[in-house]
Amino acid sequence: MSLSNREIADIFERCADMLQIRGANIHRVLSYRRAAETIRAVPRDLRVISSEGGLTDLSYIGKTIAAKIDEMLETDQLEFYERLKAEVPEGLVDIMHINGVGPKKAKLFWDQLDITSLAELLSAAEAGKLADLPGMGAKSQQKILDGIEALSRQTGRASIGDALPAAQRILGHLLELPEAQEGALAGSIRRGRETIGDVDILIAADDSGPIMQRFVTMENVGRVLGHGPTKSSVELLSGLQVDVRVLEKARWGTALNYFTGSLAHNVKMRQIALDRGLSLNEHALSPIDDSKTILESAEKILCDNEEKVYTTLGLQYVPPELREDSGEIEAAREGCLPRLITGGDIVADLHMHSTWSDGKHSIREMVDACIQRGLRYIAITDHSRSLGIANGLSIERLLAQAEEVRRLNAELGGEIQVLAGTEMDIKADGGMDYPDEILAQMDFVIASLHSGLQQKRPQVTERLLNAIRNPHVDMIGHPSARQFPNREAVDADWDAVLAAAKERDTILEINANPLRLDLKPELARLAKDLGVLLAINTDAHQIAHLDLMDYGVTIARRGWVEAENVVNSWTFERFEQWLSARP
Ligand code: DGT
Ligand code: CA
Ligand code: CA
Ligand code: ZN
Repeated sequence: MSLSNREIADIFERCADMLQIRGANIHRVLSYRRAAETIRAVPRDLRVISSEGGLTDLSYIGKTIAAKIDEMLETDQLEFYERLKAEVPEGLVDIMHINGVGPKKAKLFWDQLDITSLAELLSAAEAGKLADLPGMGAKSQQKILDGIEALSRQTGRASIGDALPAAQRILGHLLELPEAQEGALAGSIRRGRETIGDVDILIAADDSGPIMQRFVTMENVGRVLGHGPTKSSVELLSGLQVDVRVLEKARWGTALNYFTGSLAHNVKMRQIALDRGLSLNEHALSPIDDSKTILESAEKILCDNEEKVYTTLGLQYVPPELREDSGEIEAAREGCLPRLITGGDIVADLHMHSTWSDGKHSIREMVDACIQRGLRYIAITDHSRSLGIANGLSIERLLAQAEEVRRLNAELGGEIQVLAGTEMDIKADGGMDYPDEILAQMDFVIASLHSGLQQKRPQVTERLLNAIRNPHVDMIGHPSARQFPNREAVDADWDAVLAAAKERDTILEINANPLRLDLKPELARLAKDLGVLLAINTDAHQIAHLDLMDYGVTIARRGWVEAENVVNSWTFERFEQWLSARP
């Protein structure tokens, strides 16, 4: 057994953690952390790169780190790491990963209470022993208990933003083979879930040999978990697990339906089939007798497409994003499924940044990129003054920027409409970051939470309501402020927030960045049901982010959202009218 890229990255990451607990120079700590990040992103086996002498061409990998990689490739271990482990108990690294606990606290628990593992920390906290430590208290002790629980809930699922590009590349790679007649992603990634346990890929082919062969020998495979004629599984160097199944084209519809799931949706489908005297599985719909035994003499119904599975059962076709057994089967039976929004419906993007705050590209560059992507109107919405780390705009700079946007807009002569906007901070005390008379001069005002995210429910709710009730605020950006993988959503009274947004006709954003996906689907659905307006925006900080819109569309679809509910699917004339009718 030799070390994979992922294992090598993990070792560097742990070295960084242990160095930090030991109080090492931060640059030294960072050099290991960055090396780990680089290695996680490398799509090729380090062994191959090393044999070509290319390790030091990778970013953040100098001679020292490269030598350590070679050592691990040759000996399966790292002397430096073994020495660190002798000095710093490994369990402290787990403790450091609790939300709100850093290297200093980990060291404090170790020094004062001799705690060297999560289990020991948990029992100390439960016994109330942490509260008396210097700088701690009952509150921080409770936070640690919450943090340990949150950590144990982390499941090792990949975010869709990481999994989808990788999955699509593999699918494309397999579809290049002449044997592949058809292919698709299935499972949770096809349903558009925000996190993915493993990637499921289906290929229709008569001869599966060459397909499986290519799959298990791809360059980015870390480990082969299984290699058979109908199913193979691998773990990629990134740690992501991928299953490929090969089946006959004649059974494509039942197989795709079965392996797309969800399990709960499948269970209901099978029940409906039974009610109609049919047994449904991945191979076919088979007639059964009264004792539910398959009639071998009767002809099976093969489905080479998914629509046929649904129509045979008397159902409307259910889009994959809805297949969670949350009312879609009942709606399909009544023929009243929503007409879900599609990427093609989106004609605008109302949240993006430029070099004026923390974006990478100038306003002009962003505008040109939006024109290229066929957008009809956009808003430039840089950060506001209290967000110092994001180079937020002072009032003077905000007004200067608005002037520049309007000049540019006039120059463009209607090729695209560019609105002068802002993404204004909702301050920790609930105040708005710009005074009303300034906001009144802007075309489009977003208000967002960026700080005070740990506050209690009444405070957070009040801040959101303050923003919604401000007559100049048009939209709440990324309302729950969650970020994958570990920043949880704020705690707010969402019923109250949605009701206020409805009353004030304030837009709630579905932020399309795969790190955010916020509103989440469940809240988007509640918003839609209440008639709250939505907008799906990229929050682009550089041109490439403009291409992330579809992640947001998928979230909207999982929330049963239709184009009508989403303002940036409206024509500019309609949107402008809506804006001008606001106070
Ligand atoms: P994941 O991977 O945890 O994000 O979620 P899924 O939904 O992709 O689950 P996975 O990969 O275990 O299985 C893919 C699909 O295959 C699942 O959505 C439904 C179907 N499936 C898996 N196991 C069973 C089973 O035992 N019975 C039925 N009816 N379907 C199954
Ligand atoms: Ca899966
Ligand atoms: Ca699977
Ligand atoms: Zn923001």
